[in-house]
Amino acid sequence: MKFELTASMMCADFGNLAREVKSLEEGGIDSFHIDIMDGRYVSNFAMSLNDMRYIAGVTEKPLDVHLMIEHPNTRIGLFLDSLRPGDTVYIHPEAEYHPSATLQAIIDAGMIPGIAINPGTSVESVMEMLRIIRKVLVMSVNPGNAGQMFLPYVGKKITRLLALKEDMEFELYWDGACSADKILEYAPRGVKGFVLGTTLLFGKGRPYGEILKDIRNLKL
Ligand code: S6P
Ligand code: MG
Repeated sequence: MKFELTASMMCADFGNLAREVKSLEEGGIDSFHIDIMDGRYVSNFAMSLNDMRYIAGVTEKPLDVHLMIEHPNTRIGLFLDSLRPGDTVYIHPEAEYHPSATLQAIIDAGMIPGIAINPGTSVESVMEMLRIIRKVLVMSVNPGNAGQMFLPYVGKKITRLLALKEDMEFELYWDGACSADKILEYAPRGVKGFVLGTTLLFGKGRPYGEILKDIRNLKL
C-alpha cells in the first residue's frame, strides 16, 4: 500500500537546514511540510515566508504549506509567488471570512488547495469547501506546536471524512503526533499521507533514511 510521508520542517535543525533537506531527500521523503505561523491565529511563531523560500530553493520535492495565519487572503500572494505548481497550500477556514475565495486564489495560481481541520472543528462546518479542495489536513493535535499528545476524539472525524472522500474527491492527510501505530491503523483505511515530526522522525539520533525505511516497511 502506497502512502506519502512529509517532513515537518519546524522540527528540523535550522543550523543545518540545507543538510537536513538533503538527508531527508536521500532518505526518501516525499515532500516538505512548512508550518507558517503568525503569532495570532496560533500563539507561536514557527516558520515564515523566508524559511519557506529557502527550502523551496534547495529542493525539487513538493512543498506542503500549512498556513496558520489570520486572514490568509491578505497575504496569500506572497506565498503563492514563491511556490511551484504541484505544491500544496492549506488554510484554516475559521481564520478567514471567505475561505472559498482564498481557496480559489490558490487554484488560480496553479497550486493544490487544501483545508486544515482543527480537532474542535466539525465536518459539517467545512462541508461545502470539501467540494472545492483536493486535500484535507486533519489535525490530531491543536495547531501551534510540535510534540503534543494525540487527541483520540479526532478518530471519529477521520472515519467520517474517509466515508466522504471518494464522492467529494479529496484526499486525507494526517498532521500531529503521528506514530507508527497511527500509520498502521489509518493507511489501510485510506489516509493518503502523514506529517512526520518529533514523534517519529526528528531528534531520534538515527539517520532519517533508516527511520523512513522502517516506516515504508511497516506490515500494513
Ligand atoms: C502543529 C503543526 C504540525 C507539527 C507536527 C509535529 O501546529 O501543524 O505540523 O509540526 O505535528 O509533529 P509531532 O510528531 O511533533 O506532533
Ligand atoms: Mg502542520
